Amino acid sequence: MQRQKANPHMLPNGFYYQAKALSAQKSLDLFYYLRDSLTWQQPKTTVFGKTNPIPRMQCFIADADADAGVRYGYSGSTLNVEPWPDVLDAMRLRLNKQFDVGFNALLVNLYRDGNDCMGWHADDEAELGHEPIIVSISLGAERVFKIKHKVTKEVTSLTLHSGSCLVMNGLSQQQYLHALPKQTRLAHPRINLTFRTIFQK
Ligand SMILES: O=C(O)CCC(=O)C(=O)O
Repeated sequence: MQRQKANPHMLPNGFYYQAKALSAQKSLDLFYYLRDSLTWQQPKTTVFGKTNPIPRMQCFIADADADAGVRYGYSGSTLNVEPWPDVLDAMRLRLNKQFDVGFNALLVNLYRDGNDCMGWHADDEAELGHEPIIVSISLGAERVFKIKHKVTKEVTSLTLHSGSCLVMNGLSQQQYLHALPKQTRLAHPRINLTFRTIFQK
């Protein structure tokens, strides 16, 4: 398997990175506000017959009127749907304008320290549509994000800074997997916001 250290401007097709989308102070203020005010859940997932809590906390926020079609879950469990806090609704409206989309859902991940992580996956659920656009905002500790081509297995690494914005669109979910690996020596927490559009089934 080939490995490549990415320059943010040389990411695979469909991945775009902006290091300073939010100021350092705003990112920190938002991190603490969300950490202390969101209703966090830790769903369980069953893999090869073994059920365990996922290695991070989550909050799923979505439009109330889209609720019937907006579901997000893991094998066996579905996350409760929470209403939009004003600050995230305002951010969603700004992003809708900037990217000319209609985000109706937001998955928030809280990585309590470097032991929390997310394994290889693609956001390719049918309800996200054929070529989804997902906007991912990072707050708090810097973490390494990995992108792997599904066929060549080539891996690209990118450090996600606090206040950064990573956009995944086009064929990014069809051609690549992504992951946020453990960094066991890291003691600091991070919050990640992924804005999505979920289509009614
Ligand atoms: O925390 C991250 O940056 C990764 C989030 C992610 O992969 C996802 O929500 O699908």
